[in-house]
Amino acid sequence: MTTNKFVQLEDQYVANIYHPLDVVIERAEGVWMVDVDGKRYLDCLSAYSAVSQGHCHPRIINALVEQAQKATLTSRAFRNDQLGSFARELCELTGYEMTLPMNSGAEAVEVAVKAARKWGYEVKGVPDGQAEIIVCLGNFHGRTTTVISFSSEAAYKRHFGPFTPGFKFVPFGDMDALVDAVTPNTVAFLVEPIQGENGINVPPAGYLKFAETLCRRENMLLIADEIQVGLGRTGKLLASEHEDIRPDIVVLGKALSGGVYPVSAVVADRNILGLFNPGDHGSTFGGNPLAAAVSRAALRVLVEENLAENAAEQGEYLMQRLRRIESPYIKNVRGRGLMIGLEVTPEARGARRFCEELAVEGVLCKETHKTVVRFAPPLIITREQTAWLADKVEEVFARIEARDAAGKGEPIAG
Ligand code: IF1
Repeated sequence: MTTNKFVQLEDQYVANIYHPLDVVIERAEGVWMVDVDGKRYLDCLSAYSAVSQGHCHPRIINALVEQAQKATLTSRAFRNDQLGSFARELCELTGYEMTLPMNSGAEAVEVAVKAARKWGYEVKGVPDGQAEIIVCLGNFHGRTTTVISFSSEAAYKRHFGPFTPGFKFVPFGDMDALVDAVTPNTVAFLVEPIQGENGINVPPAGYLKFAETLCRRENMLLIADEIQVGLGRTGKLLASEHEDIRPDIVVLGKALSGGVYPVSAVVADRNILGLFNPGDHGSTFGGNPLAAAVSRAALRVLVEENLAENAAEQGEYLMQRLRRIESPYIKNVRGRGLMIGLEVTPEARGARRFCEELAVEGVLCKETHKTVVRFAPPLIITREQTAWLADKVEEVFARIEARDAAGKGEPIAG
């Protein structure tokens, strides 16, 4: 089938919840993806940081295949020979005492909310049903109806109410607003160490440390959503490390499986996750042996191939190269490690057309909030590949600028 036929098929039968580039991927390996016409692309999205280990990493695929031929799903009604080892390895790696494994990131965020509320009622002594959790404007934590209840993005909430109560909003990075939002019923502050979807927003230096100190003082939990920024993406194992904080609860997903299988988890100490009793939570697939085996391999790759260190090194180089591009269309370049956002100026008339032109050049990026081009390649990317990527970005911005100057700028798509 041709690209157009694949596009038509998907558009006819799949609910229209995305506005994808019409690139139909057939194969993927390492930093590369290949479409049905044989065109190769450097993946600068990594499936929103899930494929940090690179597409189809052989060690992770081997773990998948080997376990899939033994046992895939036992349910938690019985035990399996992978879950305990996965849990120990994840806890030793992250420095926490316990984990609760789930499947999607949103499900793990829901667990964090339930854990914070349960701790609030049973340990802090908040009156039952009155727990408050502070979240940031511009947050993205998933798409379930409780999670969108505390989204500040109207488009994610429209016609999906009524919503779950018990959440208060503060501007991201605003310390005074955070202090003012705390009440005796506050059980937690949930924050992304760097806001991803809202445009790769790095908080002011000291903000997260301030938040941690406030949480300790006010006897409330600090929850870090590291689903996108964790596991090496920002140049450290956890993005929280940039601010030298140790959140009470850390939420993980995406690269926890290297993009091979849906695996998410909450890690915390026993004083929090030890509050769960049989029947308090559950999931058909949560903690299954296939997920555990895949994640064990994904974590081994992350550590043994020094992916966080490489993200720091290549990210610093890429940031410098992008910041050196002289273009009236570049407002700023920001981020940490290989989580980089290039914000375009109003004159650029949106980021989408730069992503479309980059795709022609063999680079797959995704814009966020219309004005930011996200660069988040797999953390295995080499210096040579990063240099090639930077060259392409420079080329595309120069070409679009010249085309616009010659009055040949294409009309902006609606
Ligand atoms: C979409 C965004 C990114 C996340 C953080 C929890 C979740 C995500 C920080 C939920 C998921 C994905 C979801 C996907 C696109 C993508 C995304 F643009 F939506 F926001 F990455 F920035 N916390 N992010 O980034 O994890 O349930 O999806 O496994 O929903 O469009 P999930």
